[in-house]
Amino acid sequence: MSIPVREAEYKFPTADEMIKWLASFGATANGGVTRLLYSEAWSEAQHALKSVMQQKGLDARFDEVGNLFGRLTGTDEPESVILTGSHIDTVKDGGQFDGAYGIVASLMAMQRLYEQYGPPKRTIDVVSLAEEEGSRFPLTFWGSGWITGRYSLEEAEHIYDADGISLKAAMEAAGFGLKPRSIETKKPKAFVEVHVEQGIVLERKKKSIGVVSHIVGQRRYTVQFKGESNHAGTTPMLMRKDAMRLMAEWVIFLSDEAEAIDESLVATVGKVTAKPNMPNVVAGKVECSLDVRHYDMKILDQFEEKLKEFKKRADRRGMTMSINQWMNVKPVALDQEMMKSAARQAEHLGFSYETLISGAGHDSQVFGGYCPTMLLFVPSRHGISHSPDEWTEPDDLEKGIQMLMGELYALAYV
Ligand code: HGY
Ligand code: MN
Ligand code: MN
Repeated sequence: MSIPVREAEYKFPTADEMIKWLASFGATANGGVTRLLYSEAWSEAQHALKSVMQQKGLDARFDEVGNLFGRLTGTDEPESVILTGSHIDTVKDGGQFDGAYGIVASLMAMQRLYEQYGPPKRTIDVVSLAEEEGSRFPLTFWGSGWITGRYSLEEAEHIYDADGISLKAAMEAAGFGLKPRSIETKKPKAFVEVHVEQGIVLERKKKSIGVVSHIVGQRRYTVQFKGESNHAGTTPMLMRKDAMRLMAEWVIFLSDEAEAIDESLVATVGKVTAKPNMPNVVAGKVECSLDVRHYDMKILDQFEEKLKEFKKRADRRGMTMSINQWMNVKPVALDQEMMKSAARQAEHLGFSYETLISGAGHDSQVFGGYCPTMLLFVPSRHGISHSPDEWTEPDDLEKGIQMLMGELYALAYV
């Protein structure tokens, strides 16, 4: 598939203009962005970013699965790599900043450092990670998981999107996944990510910068309820095996349990499909998603046990319920020394900051178990994210870039 790279004004004076440009790839009618892994919008964005990297004089290259790297080679220790960036994919009808800001901030921080101090001693790689969200395929962190060795190409054969297209087929159609992992990928010295908070803590506390200490563990499931399709008009309520009703009872049950177990436990049913999905037919089958998060594995385990208890209610009604867990990412504590460095940096720059736990998942939680990792937040207006209404003030975007410059300078120039 040849990608028509759009000519665009690449000399972006401000982050918000570059973010607006990037949001044009996959723009939706209501001001959101949909850029699913290996879709046309995803390919256009990655290839356009590659052109921007080349325009800025970086050595730009894709890896085997479509992670895009822009390299500024170090003069003294070229083998020592500081990796910085975020993910290019989005949720459906998501915001302009989630992921994209981290890529833009890394490019701008690197460019400014080069203009002010010349080439670094150690190599800086800006990375536009292929996929983090799990929006198209039942798999998350495909980009960072590839870099850290969590995934292999073989796994891509058995993972399908809603249209029955395999991750492997989609990857190859986009021109990737055609050769095995190159052995030369060396572990980076550190990974630094800047991201919009996607929560309301910084806004509430009137702080400019978030220094993340932990990222919550995250489990995702596909749950199926099977009953019996039947006529909506002639089937008495007591004779039904209504999968929709059973799912609805389960959502109330799990929400009440989550609230009872711990105030930081979150459980979300965001996606539902019913069969035959007709207004005058009792649903015989319902499939839904479940996303569960907490910073303590024991709480996640406790909640999972509760979920299984509900199955007895299905059995009593002669119905079946199956719970398939397809994602299980552990909570991760980020590098303490790097957190201290970020706090010093914020104080040096005169930025107010808050240390906090991230309720959103990030590539940093994959890198966090692989190399020293730092995750910095800038405020999200009203805490809104995964929505076209996602917004961060240009001043706050700028502060995040200045923080990143300071951290990259300390890691690559000193
Ligand atoms: O779902 C999340 O927490 C992240 O935005 N992928
Ligand atoms: Mn994100
Ligand atoms: Mn997201």
